[in-house]
Amino acid sequence: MQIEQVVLDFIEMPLKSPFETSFGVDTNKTCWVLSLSSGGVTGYAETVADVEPLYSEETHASVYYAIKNHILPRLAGTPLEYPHAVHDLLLPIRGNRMAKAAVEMAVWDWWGRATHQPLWKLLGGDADKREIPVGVSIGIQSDPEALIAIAEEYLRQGYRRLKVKIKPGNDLLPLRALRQALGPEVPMMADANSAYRLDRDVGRLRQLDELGLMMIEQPLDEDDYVDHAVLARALKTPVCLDESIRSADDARRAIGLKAAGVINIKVGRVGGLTAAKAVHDIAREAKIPVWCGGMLETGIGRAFNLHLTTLPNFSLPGDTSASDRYFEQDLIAKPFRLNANGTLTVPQGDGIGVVPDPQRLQQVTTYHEEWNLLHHVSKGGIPDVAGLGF
Ligand code: OSB
Ligand code: MG
Repeated sequence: MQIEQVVLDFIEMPLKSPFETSFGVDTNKTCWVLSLSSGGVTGYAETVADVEPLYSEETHASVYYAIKNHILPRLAGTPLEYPHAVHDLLLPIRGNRMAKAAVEMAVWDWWGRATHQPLWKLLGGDADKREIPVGVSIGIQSDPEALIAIAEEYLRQGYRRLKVKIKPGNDLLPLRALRQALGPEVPMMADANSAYRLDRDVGRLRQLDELGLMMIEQPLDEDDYVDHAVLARALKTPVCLDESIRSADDARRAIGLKAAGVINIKVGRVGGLTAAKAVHDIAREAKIPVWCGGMLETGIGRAFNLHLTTLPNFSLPGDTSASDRYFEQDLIAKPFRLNANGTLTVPQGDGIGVVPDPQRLQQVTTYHEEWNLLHHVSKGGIPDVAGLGF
């Protein structure tokens, strides 16, 4: 295949309610939707960077710049023999994993559609995993009562586990109250998004250890396996790494140092599906369970997550909740609904099995740009375009 056209649509969709983490509050979902065409077939993907470099270094602007100036020039005029070829072609580009992931994911989706295979099959997933047990991520709340009410509502809907965002000062009190309200059996975990320091907070984290959490996610700095390994030894609760794992090599190192007892895999964070599968395989070999993280994706990103989760070592419920967790109206025509047994169904059909609803896409798009790779792109970059508004 040779990519003929690439379209980037910048979209803005309101969230049903603000989502607060230890690094900030989101009220809108914003991302690039990428449509990549060849031979009359189009593949889709979305980016997971944000307005500001808080979760990772990447931003909407950096993703745009990397795709336009570094990724597309390498793809223009280059025939691809297999979706893995994109991964190999983009290897020399350092960092910019979210940008690379979006392009690589759209190629995988294109491949599935062009060869009439679902993505899970292309990835080597398990045919029996048609319904994926899922959990839900709950943002930081103003008080424990609000947290309990939201958690009870999600359990009523059927979610299989609760993840609660924490930060120093908003952790012990709400989690204790939640455990007390829900009882000892409800699968619960906490995500700190790097808000703690080993020297300052080990006492506080030891107190969290008494709450029977499934795991604590990314308590310490993203680039620190050493302190995570020390902390993991000090706690009964398994330490799960998110931000720290950016590649299969990262996974190997973190596991080797015993810094991670569980790994959260996000396709965007590790640079694509090829890398996500490699992280999965390394963890599987080391008997470290993995689960699929989320980035408040639209239905497009959710579909990728569900296909990926059919791989065998995704043995814990992830963060891929139903569309109505975040959106009144999704980008796809038929939103993901939670089955009564707390699962989401892997979409059938070619590729990821869903497409953006054309009308909805137009409605939420605030900027549009397209490139014809057969004519306009040459190595060395595409001329800059002003007026992006970043
Ligand atoms: O750390 O997992 C995280 C959202 C944005 C950035 C980072 C994270 C998250 C979530 C939400 O926890 C997961 C989701 O519901 O998509
Ligand atoms: Mg996380």
